[in-house]
Amino acid sequence: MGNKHENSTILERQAQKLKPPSMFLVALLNDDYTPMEFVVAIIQEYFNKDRETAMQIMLKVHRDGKGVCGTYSKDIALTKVELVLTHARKAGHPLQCVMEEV
Ligand code: NFA
Repeated sequence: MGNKHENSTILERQAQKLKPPSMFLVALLNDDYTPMEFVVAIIQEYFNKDRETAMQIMLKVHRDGKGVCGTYSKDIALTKVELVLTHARKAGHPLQCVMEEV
């Protein structure tokens, strides 16, 4: 009684087995060379933050060595990392961008 197998349809049992997709944070790492203004622009452009929020995240990275810019599904997080690294390298900056499962 009240048992999943007895009280649910096949489709409902399949839904019960589905795990929510894993999520990944995307963070920037500090370095001594990338200009602060470039980091602020990156956070605004790729992580959809307003200038004030982007400045706060940049300063956290600068002070603490690392700062989270957002949390996304795996494919979106991977794309953000690739786009940020490509933009930074083209501009000649060593900025690092990483993702971690949360
Ligand atoms: N530390 C860099 C500087 O002083 C600024 C920076 C912030 C770099 C955040 C990377 C990430 N120019």
